[in-house]
Amino acid sequence: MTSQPFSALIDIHPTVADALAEGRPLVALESTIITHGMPYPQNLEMAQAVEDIIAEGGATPALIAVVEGRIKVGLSDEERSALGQTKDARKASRADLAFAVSSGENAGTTVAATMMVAHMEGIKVFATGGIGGVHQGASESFDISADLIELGRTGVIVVAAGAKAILDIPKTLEVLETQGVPVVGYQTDVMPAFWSRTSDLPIPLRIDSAQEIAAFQKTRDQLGVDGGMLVANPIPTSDEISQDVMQGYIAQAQADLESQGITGKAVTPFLLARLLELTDGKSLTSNIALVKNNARLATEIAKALA
Ligand code: PSU
Ligand code: MN
Repeated sequence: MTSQPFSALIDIHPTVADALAEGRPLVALESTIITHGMPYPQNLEMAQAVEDIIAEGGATPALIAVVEGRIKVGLSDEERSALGQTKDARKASRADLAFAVSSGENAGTTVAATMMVAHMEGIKVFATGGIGGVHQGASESFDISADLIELGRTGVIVVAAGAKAILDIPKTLEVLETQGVPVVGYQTDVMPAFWSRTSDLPIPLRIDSAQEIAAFQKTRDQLGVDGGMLVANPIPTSDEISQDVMQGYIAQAQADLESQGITGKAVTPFLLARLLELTDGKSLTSNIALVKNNARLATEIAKALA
């Protein structure tokens, strides 16, 4: 492969490089979930467990982050551990990925930034917990995650547990449709809501197997339909927190957000941390379970595509 201009800025871990060279299946992983989405040390336990699940399933995990200004595709154990403990990592999305690089910073990459890097390296499947979306009150705040726009333009399949109920799920689905993003429910007729298996919204498309998801993607490729795909995978029943239970906590977290005047990038991390307190840790246990579940499905999709 001829060297791309971005190659000089990216370090590819040897296990990832081997898998890429041999055309073996890979699953990309984001790092904002580590730097901003979960507390230490559960963030690192989750990261390790997810990489193990992917490797045991027969694919190669590729955790993406920025370490001292270098974009990493695959981190060493030392790098991952340090990233999970830094207090001042940037949350880098499309707007500021290059800034983190040019400033020599450490950064967790959001779904949007991770998709960009995965795409540069030809990694087609990506597992995470939840995507960013349209926030409640967006008609006033205009807070719409860059993840949705990235899904519209960058050809990576993102496996997530739907959109969190802290978001405005109907508006999130509307923006995804506008951006031309297929939203595929895995074995479900309704849009999953992260901690809950269900929401009140019908899923736009339903597919019941990883093989059929891969076949759908191959058809998109054949037709030259670019852009990403969102696969919405409901949390396992045993780890679910019902919509009714979650709704009260979310309302409380949302009220605290407003009273503290928190806006912009800090919104999602604040709400996740507040819900962790309000649910006495249960939201985090569920969050870890659904990421693992998404890693399993992403591994199967990556194998079916390879
Ligand atoms: N949802 C979670 N945990 C997270 C995130 C979302 O349950 O850590 C992170 C992801 O990295 C996602 C980002 O890409 O938050 C979205 O942030 P924003 O809404 O500021 O674009
Ligand atoms: Mn936002």
